[in-house]
Amino acid sequence: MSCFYKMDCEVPLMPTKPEIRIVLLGRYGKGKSSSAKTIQGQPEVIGPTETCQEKTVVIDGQKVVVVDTPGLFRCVPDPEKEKEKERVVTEMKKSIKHGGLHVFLIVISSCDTFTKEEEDTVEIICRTFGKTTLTFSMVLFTYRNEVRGKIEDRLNVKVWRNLIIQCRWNYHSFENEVQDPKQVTDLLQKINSMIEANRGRCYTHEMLQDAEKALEIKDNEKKEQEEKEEKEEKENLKENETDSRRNFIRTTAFLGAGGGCLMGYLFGGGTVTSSTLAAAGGLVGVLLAGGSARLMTVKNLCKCKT
Ligand SMILES: Nc1nc2c(ncn2[C@@H]2O[C@H](COP(=O)(O)OP(=O)(O)O)[C@@H](O)[C@H]2O)c(=O)[nH]1
Ligand SMILES: [Mg+2]
Repeated sequence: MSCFYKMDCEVPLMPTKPEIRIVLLGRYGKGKSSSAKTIQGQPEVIGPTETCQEKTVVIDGQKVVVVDTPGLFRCVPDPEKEKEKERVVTEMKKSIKHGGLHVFLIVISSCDTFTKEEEDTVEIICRTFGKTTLTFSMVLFTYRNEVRGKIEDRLNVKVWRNLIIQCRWNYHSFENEVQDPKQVTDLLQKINSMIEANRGRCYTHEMLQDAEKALEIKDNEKKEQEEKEEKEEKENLKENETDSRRNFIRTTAFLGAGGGCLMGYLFGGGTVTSSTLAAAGGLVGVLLAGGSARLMTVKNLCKCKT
């Protein structure tokens, strides 16, 4: 039933549309905050977004909760990027706990060519929030007036089209530099159709927990694989070391014995004594080889202890 009636009169009350909860995601500087302000009908953005900002507005009689987020993937060094991502996710969890999210607006600048960065953005969103995220996602192109031709022309590019297809052709474009209330009402209309197609379902806290569990399993598997590879590498290294040690002993024995024989022969002046001395020299050579092998073993033992 779409209308409600007061018990004592015939005048219908305003039909109450269900509340919509929107979150804006994307790279730093692509127009998330500007788009949030456009939806909220507010003027310019002041400074960068450091925390998630949630604001409720009523548009055409419908309550709309808009959550603006800091750039998930700000250009910072990798460990910092991880910290930043964790911070945004923590903030988002709070907002999801309040009542789930109907739409992830993936904000992309129309001026950008679809690069690895955009691909990564979508990949990270799916990895963080789970594959189901795309069921609840809509691509929002900003800087509409900056591109020549229609936004649809861009969809001829395979990578763009693939993304839109993954988002079930849910996309919209904004020009945040002009006051155009129609772009907001059009967006809401598309979002309402999308919610209807999703039968009113929204992205819940449980889905986030599932995604986190899946991510944890994947991370553990990755860690196990890395440990296995490291172990195999160490074993190979050890085997190579043993082989080279054997070769070293063999060479030392050969050289020692050969050298000893030569020395014995030379010092003995080519007499019978020389043969005896040569044999003794050979023996010394073999002993030398044995000694160096033992020395190497002791060295390795010391290495293991330190
Ligand atoms: N021309 C134009 N500039 C925009 C548009 N959207 C955002 N900007 C500008 O892009 C810059 C970054 O926008 P901001 O909303 O702070 O990006 P965020 O980091 O994704 O929140 C600001 O200087 C905005 O004025 C747009 O649709 N058109
Ligand atoms: Mg911002």
